[in-house]
Amino acid sequence: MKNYTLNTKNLSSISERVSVPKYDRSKIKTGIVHVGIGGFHRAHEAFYTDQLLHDPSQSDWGICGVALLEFDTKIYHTLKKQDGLYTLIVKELDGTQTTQVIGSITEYLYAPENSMAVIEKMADPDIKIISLTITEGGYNYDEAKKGFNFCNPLIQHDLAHPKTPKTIFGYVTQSLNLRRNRGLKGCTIQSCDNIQENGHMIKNMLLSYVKVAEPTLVEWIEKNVSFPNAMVDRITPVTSEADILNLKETFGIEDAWPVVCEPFKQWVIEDNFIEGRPAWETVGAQFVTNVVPYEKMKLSLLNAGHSVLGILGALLGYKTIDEAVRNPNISDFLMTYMDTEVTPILGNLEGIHLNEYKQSLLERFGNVNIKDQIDRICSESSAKIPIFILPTVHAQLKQKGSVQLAAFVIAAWAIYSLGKDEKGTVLERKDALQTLLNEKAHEAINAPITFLEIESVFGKLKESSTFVEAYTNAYNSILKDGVEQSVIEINTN
Ligand code: CS2
Repeated sequence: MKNYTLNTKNLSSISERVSVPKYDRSKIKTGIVHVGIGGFHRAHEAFYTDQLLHDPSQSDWGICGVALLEFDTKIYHTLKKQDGLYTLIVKELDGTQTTQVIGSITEYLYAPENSMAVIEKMADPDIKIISLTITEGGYNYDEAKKGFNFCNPLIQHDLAHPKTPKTIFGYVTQSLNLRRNRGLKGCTIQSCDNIQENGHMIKNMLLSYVKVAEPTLVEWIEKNVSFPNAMVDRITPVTSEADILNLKETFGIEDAWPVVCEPFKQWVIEDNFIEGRPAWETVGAQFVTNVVPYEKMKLSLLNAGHSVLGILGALLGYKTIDEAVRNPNISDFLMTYMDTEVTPILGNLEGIHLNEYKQSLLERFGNVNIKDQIDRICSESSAKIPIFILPTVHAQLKQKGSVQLAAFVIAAWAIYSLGKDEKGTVLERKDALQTLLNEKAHEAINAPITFLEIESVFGKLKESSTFVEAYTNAYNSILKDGVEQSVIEINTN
């Protein structure tokens, strides 16, 4: 079989092997700038948009993908070499997979090399939406201050060098300023990250920054920019070398960075787009007036479920989420957590069958073909836990409900932060707060509460005697008996 590098020139030969875009990509106009073109965006928004672009009335919604960080250089160069094309491999539960080429990313920019091009693109009147997948940590929210973290050196850099920014806040501020000064219209800024009320979050954080960087712009933004909330969902593990090789051996496609994901996908979006929007509802997205309950459900069940399996599973020496969920003690623990600590805080979710949803999560986590990496799930836990787990803890404490299982997971995270699993194997960790986590985790061996002193993560949680007691008991139990035995005790009580 002849091999083809994925690019426009080879697309018709590749179309004999897998499905490729049937629309003329050269006729697509760019209407969206998307920042953060890793796996998740390409399995989700770019996928929905690719389906949409098959409708000729929607040809104004091509995507310009922006790589914001130096870390993103590989993905940028890959997309550039492949004319924005990439392969999406959807792995079903039964082991079958569908492979297709996605064409919705029609332009791409690398911010560290050309910041002015990114600012100009974001200010282009054809651009109606700036969407973001910048991870939980990218919002620069500080739990201790309950607000924007001006101490972040990158933010300080952006304030001092507005024309060559490094953060999303610097870029968006500059481009909105250009729009205003040129008498242009505003646009929609659409978060696609796992954050409760992600639209409100980006709005609040951006306005905090603008108040200092460009105070006269605040009022213009309030009138001319909208920030819809959205719930985004599709499990997208890190692409492995085996996936790349498999694509080449099976289909003769040479793609330096295909994306692998599960079949399930969901996108629930608040219909609040000030300058119009794609008809994403025709390709499966749901537009609603209030996204908050959907977000809450997803973050506190799916994402928290991932963290539970990831942290406990890492200590037990597992490498992938499906291995962890296949341990019945761990999956029982997760189910009990979802039923007794999360469900009571969700209230009535109209139209949603919570039991079915929880059951379906166990199935999705168990997809052996996905092999979602525990290292991926546990990475940046210091930004994830305050969003995925702590809101449940606070709500349960408020209504005097149980926090025993959540406290167990936090205790396990403190022990995980010592850097080794229970067999003594070094864990591959990645976290913006790594040094602090290491330090506090070591101090916690003698005084477990020390770990809860990380205020940017836990806020004032250490002042709750109920939580501290449950956490300390769990901590001591894990150190003494190990995760599995401690979980069995909880499950049988
Ligand atoms: C995961 C998410 O990063 C994580 O910890 O929980 O990436 C999760 O896979 C997605 O939100 C699924 O929609």
